[in-house]
Amino acid sequence: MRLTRAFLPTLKETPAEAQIVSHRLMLRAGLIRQTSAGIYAWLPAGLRVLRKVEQIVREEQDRAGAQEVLMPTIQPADLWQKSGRYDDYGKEMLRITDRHERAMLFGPTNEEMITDIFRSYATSYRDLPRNLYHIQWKFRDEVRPRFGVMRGREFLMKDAYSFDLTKEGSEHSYRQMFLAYLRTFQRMGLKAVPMRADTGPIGGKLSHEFIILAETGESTVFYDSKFEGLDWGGTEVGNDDVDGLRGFFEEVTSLYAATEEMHDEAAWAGVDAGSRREGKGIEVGHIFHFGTKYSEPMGLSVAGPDGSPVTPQMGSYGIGVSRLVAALIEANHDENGIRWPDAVAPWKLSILNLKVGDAACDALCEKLHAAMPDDAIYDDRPERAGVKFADADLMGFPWQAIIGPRGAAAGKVELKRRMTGEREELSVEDALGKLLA
Ligand code: 5CA
Repeated sequence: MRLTRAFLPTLKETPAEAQIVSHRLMLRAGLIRQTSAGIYAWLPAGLRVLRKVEQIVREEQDRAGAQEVLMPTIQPADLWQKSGRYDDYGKEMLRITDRHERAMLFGPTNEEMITDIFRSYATSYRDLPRNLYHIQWKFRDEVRPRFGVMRGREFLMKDAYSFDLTKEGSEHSYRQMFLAYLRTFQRMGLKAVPMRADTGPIGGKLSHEFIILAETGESTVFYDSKFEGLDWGGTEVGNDDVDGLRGFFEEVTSLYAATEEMHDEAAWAGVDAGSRREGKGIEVGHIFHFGTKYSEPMGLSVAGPDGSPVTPQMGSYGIGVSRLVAALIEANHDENGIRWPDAVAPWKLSILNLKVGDAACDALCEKLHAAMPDDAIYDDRPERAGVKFADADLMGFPWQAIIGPRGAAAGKVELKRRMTGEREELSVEDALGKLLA
């Protein structure tokens, strides 16, 4: 895509309303545009990142055996009256009345709806276990929406729901999601620490939050520094390996990690003084095991192996997909702009033509662009080199190919890695070899 044709509106000035770096950079790099308080439109670069994050989340859910569905954003109030949450949810729920005076709402989460759908089909223990998820916009009328998409009113969430015959079965489902989450965040280049958490309005006893460590995070967290060295990329545990998954879960959760609400001073004192870490973090995921809290009031019941009725055990598992885009920037930036990790970058390469109109520069740039038409932005604007460098660093694609008249005359490209600042001069062929590897 040529920059002279692209819709990539960068801002020179820092918008006054943005208090944290990811919000500032998302506005300045033209990723999002606020349309109302806490509600944003996603512009081309932002949308490409959002889609990549969403796809990684999807692939890891599928790998863990969950199946994708898509439920609507608008829900009937009576489902929530059945579970008893309609009144409890308070002002955070956006309530809507349709033309027939029916009470509707914009869904803040989907426990009720998925339980109702599942109930319509599940009749026997053979219909269990199942795990269904969707990736859909949610609305919560937050008192203080802030920090851009980090705490929005409308936001994209992946929410999965598991149904099991027994408590042991549902604990296994919980652990499957636990591992899937660690894999998901690791693929994005993020270190997420699982912490015992409070369950709030979702309910239940067993719950973990997944927290990315960042100074601008809203949660205060206490954790063992051993987490910093853990790597689950190579963890090969099959979905049905009950003992293997339990072992993995127990190993990871034996290390101390807790949010402020769950912090236990006595247990904390037992952690090596040199390993104790206290900091701020961003909650990017939250998983809950709540037994029959929804299945019971919503009348979900199946025939067990001996024919007697059983109320399935449930859990729910959320990931803040749109929040992750902001969290990724909090974790990957410098004073000049964003430094996208390869896995989620909107485009892989910026091609910087430092002298538009110079035959050799134009030819080299065109050659690179033609080789990666969908994964490069070609800065073909008649602008000064300084402006191009600044914009490329701000937008933060992983690679920059810098092409000036002197190098171009010799058929050379300067390739810069945005994450590390490393540069090398290469022939176009060698540069392409690297970029397409
Ligand atoms: N039903 C459960 C799990 S499916 C649930 O709603 N959990 S939650 O409330 O913890 O939300 C799941 C994730 O959505 C959070 O971990 C967070 O990453 C994200 N999230 C929650 N509220 C917001 C918000 N206002 N803006 C952006 N992301 C949010």
